[in-house]
Amino acid sequence: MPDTTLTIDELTQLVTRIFLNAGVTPAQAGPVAQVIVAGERDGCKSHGVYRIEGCLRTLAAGKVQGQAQPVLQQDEGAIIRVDAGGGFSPGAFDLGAPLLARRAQDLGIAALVINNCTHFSALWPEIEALCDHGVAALAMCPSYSTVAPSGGNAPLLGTNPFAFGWPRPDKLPYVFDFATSVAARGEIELHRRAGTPLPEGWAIDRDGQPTTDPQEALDGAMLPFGGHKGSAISTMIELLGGAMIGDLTSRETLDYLGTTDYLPHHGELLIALSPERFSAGRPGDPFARAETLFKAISGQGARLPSQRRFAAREVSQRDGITLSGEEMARLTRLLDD
Ligand code: NDP
Ligand code: PYC
Repeated sequence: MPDTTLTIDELTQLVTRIFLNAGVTPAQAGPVAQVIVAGERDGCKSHGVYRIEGCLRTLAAGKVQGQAQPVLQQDEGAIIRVDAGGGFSPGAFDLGAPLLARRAQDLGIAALVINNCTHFSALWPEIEALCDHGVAALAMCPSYSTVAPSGGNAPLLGTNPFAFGWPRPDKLPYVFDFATSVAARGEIELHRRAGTPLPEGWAIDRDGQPTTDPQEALDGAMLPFGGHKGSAISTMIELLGGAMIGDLTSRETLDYLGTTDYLPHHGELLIALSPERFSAGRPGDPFARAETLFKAISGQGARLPSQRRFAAREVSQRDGITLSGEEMARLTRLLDD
């Protein structure tokens, strides 16, 4: 099949149809397709269309519930909870996010706990959605044991993503979003598929020896970013986004699934903060001060995180999204299955 260029809408419809054909409810299929297409649109291949097969495998194994209806549990407090009912996380996030932002504006700070979900996507779509409401936000979730703690030699922690966003009036927000492993597991899988070696320092093999072979890395363990520092942040995510919210840690997720062939089932923690409320009564406008800082960073020739992504988005919005012949053939096969 030749390379094919689709508009963002065309690709979203195609991916949505794949999920509807697989028996997923429209309420879940739409938000799931949106985060997958957002990954392709923004040049984040590790969480783009390649993820669809993993979603379908997980559905077929009964490890994610395509018919689940997320339920919002709320009182007047700062903690909002959505039980995803074993379904995918994007629909559950969409249900809780507006209330999270409102509560943060009212109270200064609020948290959204999503329990009992399959979370397979990048975190930045959620962070951007919260920044659109004018709040700063943090998001984190465990994954499954694929990363050795710093100084250790076997998988225990997850690739545990961590993201932050700061709203910028009349501009796209400041957002960073990264795996707490040196690279996301999706990157290792893409290297395996392409037959290319990994950069050094990403992984160790089953015997705890450094490896650049993607298959040995998948069979062995990935490494945390920044040595003991990344290891500690990843451990914090196990505690806050697992144990504290009454959901699975990465080790418990792997025990539940028995394999990394399926997408991870666990919970997620999001925290939203109102810059206006935190700075009330103090000198200076927090948004203006943030702009001064961003300008100073750029002024040194450094780039802001998400700048590459936003540039890729602009190209996709203008020219469409080009998928390789192999990717299109896979999508067509998945649609017909
Ligand atoms: P990257 O290392 O590619 O990027 C991490 C962040 O750093 C991005 O915000 C990126 O912005 C920014 N960045 C990269 N290079 C620079 C630079 N030179 N200067 C300034 N900023 C820079 O991400 P990862 O591979 O660690 O993670 C990829 C994705 O995987 C994340 O979106 C994460 O949420 C997702 N993930 C999801 C998991 C899950 O369980 N759901 C598990 C693990 C990962 P930019 O994009 O513009 O380059
Ligand atoms: O890329 O590490 C990863 C990942 C795990 C779950 C979703 N993405």
